[in-house]
Amino acid sequence: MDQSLNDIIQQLQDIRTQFEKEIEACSGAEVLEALRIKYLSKKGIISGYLALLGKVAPEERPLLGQQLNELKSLAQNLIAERVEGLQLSHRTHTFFDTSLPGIKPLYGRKHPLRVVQDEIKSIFTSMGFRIEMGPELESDYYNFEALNIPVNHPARDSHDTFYITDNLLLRTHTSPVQVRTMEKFKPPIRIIAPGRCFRKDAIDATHYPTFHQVEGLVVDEGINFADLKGIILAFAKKLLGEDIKIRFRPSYFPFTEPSAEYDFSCFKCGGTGCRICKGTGWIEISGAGMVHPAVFKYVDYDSEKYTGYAFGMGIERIAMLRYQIDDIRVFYENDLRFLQQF
Ligand code: 2U9
Repeated sequence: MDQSLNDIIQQLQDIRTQFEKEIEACSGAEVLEALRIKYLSKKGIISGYLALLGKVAPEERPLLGQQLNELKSLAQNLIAERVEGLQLSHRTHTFFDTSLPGIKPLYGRKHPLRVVQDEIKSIFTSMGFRIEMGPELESDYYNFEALNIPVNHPARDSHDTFYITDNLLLRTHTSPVQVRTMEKFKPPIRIIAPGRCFRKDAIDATHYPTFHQVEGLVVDEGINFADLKGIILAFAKKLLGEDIKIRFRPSYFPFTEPSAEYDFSCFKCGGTGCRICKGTGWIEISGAGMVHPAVFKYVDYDSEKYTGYAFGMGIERIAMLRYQIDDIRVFYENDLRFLQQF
């Protein structure tokens, strides 16, 4: 071996200096490839020195090997970096200002009808009501007959009801859930039945073929109309505030006797009269009444021993009042500009 180890290491230093100059001056992919061949190919400069490893004294090989490996890694890394740099530079030059604020991801949120339904459920469960659910696809028995709605009643008309077959339909209210509950349990009963209902209504600002209701039913010994008024008032106060007032007006439903419609005092003007309450100071909410004895008969309840009250409410109606929305269709059009406000 006619070169000392020191000579070889000095030569490697010179090669490193020369390589760094050449890579710095490198201008394109072709020149870069020529550099790779010159220094790193099997016949390249660095490979030539690796062949020297077998010719130096054994005690000198570790130092020489370390120097050669460092030079080889440096050449590989600098060439790889320049290759990546060239690839990136072929991309369109778009300046990316990293100081800009990030793009806020859109998060999902509760639909306004879900917000109102959950609040109504929370109010009634806080007053000891249990929540019962039932099928949306119902029989005419549970949707009409067991609710004392006679065969020729207009509510059964196929113009208003989505019939699947002569006896199968999409429920027009959640009242069937109360019938099913009374078939399963003996009094005392204290439930609410929230859910989706369907009516063959022409779509307009206040009608939609599908809508949501929460109906309530309480059955026990000694239940009277004052209990009904008390629960509706308690509900109204929890929903709209302590100053709210309620009033009942006589009405008729086949499944309740006596029947009533109930109003809340206008939460917007406090009852003095405004656009929301059409100047009356009152807002019609829904219907209620004492459960008709004929309904108890269908579920084998003794109407001499038990009495009960029931009430309904439309969730869209309450949501439209609360959020001052005058067109029911916005709940179902999935327009993010509407939904993102809640
Ligand atoms: C049983 C017995 C009685 C439920 C009641 C109403 C009055 C009522 C609707 C009108 C349109 C609710 O606002 S709406 O969507 N319903 O007004 N519902 S009494 O009476 C029942 C229910 C079940 C076994």
